[in-house]
Amino acid sequence: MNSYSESILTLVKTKNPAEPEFHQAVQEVLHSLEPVLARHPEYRSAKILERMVEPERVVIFRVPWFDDRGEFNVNRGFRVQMNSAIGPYKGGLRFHPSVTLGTLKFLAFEQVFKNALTTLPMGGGKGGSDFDPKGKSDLEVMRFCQSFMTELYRHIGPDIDVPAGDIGVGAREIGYLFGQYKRLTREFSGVLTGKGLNWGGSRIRPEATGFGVVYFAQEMLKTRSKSFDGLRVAVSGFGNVAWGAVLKATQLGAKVVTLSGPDGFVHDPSGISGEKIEYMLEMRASARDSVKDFADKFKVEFHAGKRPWGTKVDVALPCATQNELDENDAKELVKNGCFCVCEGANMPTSLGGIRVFEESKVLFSPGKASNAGGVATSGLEMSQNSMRLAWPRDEVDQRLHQIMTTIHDTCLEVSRTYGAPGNYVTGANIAGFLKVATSMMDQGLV
Ligand code: NDP
Ligand code: 2IT
Repeated sequence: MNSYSESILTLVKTKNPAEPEFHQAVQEVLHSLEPVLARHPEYRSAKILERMVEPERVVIFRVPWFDDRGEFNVNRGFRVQMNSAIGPYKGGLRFHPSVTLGTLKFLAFEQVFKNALTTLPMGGGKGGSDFDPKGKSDLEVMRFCQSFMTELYRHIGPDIDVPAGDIGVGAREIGYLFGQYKRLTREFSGVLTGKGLNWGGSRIRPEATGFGVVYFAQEMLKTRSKSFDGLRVAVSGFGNVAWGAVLKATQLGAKVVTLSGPDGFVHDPSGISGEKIEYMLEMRASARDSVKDFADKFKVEFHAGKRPWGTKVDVALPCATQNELDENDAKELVKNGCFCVCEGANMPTSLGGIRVFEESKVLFSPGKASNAGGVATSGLEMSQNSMRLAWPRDEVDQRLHQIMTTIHDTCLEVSRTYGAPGNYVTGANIAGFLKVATSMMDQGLV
């Protein structure tokens, strides 16, 4: 890194100690931006980077709730409103015991670039809580969501900030959050996305992130004159994103041979299709967080405490969580002949892992480009809500497909323009940055 990038990273580390994931996300972007900053000194003199690493606003609040035994519980709630240069803040809510301010700042930072890539007018934000949904009853989740929204509602709105789901937040949670927002404001609006189909949700939103990942990977494969047909694919996670990715990859003729969870991974050499894909939804809804259930039900191999990256595959789709694929995992994948890695989760690959893929000439796409289909379809849900219309499934799917192809082509074109042809990380970071940075310049003191 050059001395200017180093100075920004030092600033971020000094001002935000104990937030290693945020440092990592910033470091990856800074590395990519060096050619653009060299060519455009105006961004440096306007201190655009110093501004972009500072959230516009962060709200932190207490979330008290009663469990089923009548005991008091307290969690911490957050909303990071990172950047509104190109539209209202937009981004998911994560409920997971590992959630900290640093986690949500990294996710909000990534979201700014991702949303800019979608071509839709959305700024970036992220929120959530250290609430652990594991083992909680429906009523406990409802009481938690109601208490969470009792504070959050003052900070969001259909033209201000539009949250959605992420890890631990799916259709059920969005329903409880929306119900409480409506009671507090007496307003039925598109304030959240991922809503139920009967009350303003968009078709394809549940599938969108995973479908988008596979549409993006399809374009990557085309650059090497390949298609998914007959390829072996490793997927990690078994949640919303993993489910959509397995469904679409299988439809396109691939054989998905792994899934993973916090307890280990399953290896199913015959391929995960049909009722096995349906069962992923049951596993997630059970809130047991055990992928071993899959191995027990379908009598396939289970590898306790291991990640799926040692399996011999052509394509890897990491869809669970951040830093789930490190340098050694990357070497293992390359050694076994994997030639395409397309991120479904946010920042699943460590910086060392990315370096291995770049050096090995593996096709590698960062989550902020390849998982943008989820938030893009959220953007389409916002459009439908504003128009008070509901588009049919095919229309949403076609738009999603078009958006993913456009993001892919933009990444490649920008990577060429800035001297790193075929590097999707460089292309995504520079393309997202240019859109947001020029908008900030246009708007003056923001
Ligand atoms: P889900 O809650 O549906 O699934 C997440 C899955 O990953 C759960 O099974 C979870 O289990 C597991 N998981 C979490 N941490 C780990 C870990 N350390 N090791 C192994 N498995 C783990 O979430 P999503 O599918 O929605 O999200 C998955 C990823 O995709 C996240 O990075 C998210 O930010 C990203 N994403 C999601 C989008 C969406 O629209 N939902 C859009 C774009 C990106 P457990 O809870 O027990 O840890
Ligand atoms: O990381 C993400 O892009 C999401 N969790 C989806 C955000 C959204 O607003 O749909």
